[in-house]
Amino acid sequence: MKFYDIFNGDADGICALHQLRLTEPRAAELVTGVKRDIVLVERVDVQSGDVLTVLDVSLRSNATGVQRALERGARLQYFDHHAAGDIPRHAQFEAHIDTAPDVCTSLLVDRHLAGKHRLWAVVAAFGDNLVESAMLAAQPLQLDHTELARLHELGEAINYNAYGETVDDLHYHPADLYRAIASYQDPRHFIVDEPVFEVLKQAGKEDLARAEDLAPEFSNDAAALYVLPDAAWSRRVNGVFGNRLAQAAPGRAHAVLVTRPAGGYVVSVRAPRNKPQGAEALCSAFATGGGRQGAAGINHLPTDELPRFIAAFRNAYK
Ligand SMILES: [Mn+2]
Repeated sequence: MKFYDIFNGDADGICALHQLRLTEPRAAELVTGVKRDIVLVERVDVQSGDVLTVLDVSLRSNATGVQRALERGARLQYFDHHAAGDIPRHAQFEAHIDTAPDVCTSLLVDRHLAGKHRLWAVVAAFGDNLVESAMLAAQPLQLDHTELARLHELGEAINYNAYGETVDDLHYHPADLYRAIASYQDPRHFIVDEPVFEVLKQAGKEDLARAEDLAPEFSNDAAALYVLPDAAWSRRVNGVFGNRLAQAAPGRAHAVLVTRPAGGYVVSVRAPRNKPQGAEALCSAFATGGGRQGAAGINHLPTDELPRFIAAFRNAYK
């Protein structure tokens, strides 16, 4: 019989596991990856009697792995806040799934543990950009303004660490980052006693400065488009950079393209924050595109389709 702790490599996944293991320590094999690695349960060669804890990856994406694990006689505990599809009804399957927009997985674990390690849930909620939920969860802790700001920064730093095409792009493998955190009851001590927070904060700043040095492909009042080079820092900073652009110019739509190693681009589109519409329709017109009205993307835009994308983007936001 083996234990497996399976978790998304972002702040929410790491802090969810941390809260559970502070409460119930367990030597488990860690299964994780970059933020976009969301099909994780299938990676485990499950045997009868194994115990799997799964955190912050959607049940829909892991349905095959979960089904197989149950068939083989494993027991699963599952916490997540993403759209789930059908939830298995099985004596060996314990689900804590809530897709409300104001919760994250770490807040679901916090609920399960009756707030026992609330500080880490606050860090995670900040990391998932659920600022209001984080503040609300923090209320009974009576933190001062500076402490809250530090927890906010820590959540963002851990979250930033998870962005990349593969773990090679990251500053810390998420399993190592979890291990660094694992001995800390209190994130305020982790911030001071470990170099991790400063390393990530500094690295994030440097990545962002590189992106901000780039001239846009084009930019006007309605829309701007940036192409980042094929580099690890581009893949790490992509999300943060897009957020910055949107905050700085809320009336403008933004497209950020990251050049892929084998050619073509990964595309992220953010509609104007003032009028969050049209991103999904724009991206869905391309083979690997999809998303929400306010924010959407294309997984792979072939190089020869770049002119068509630029024309469609300009036309959607003018
Ligand atoms: Mn999450």
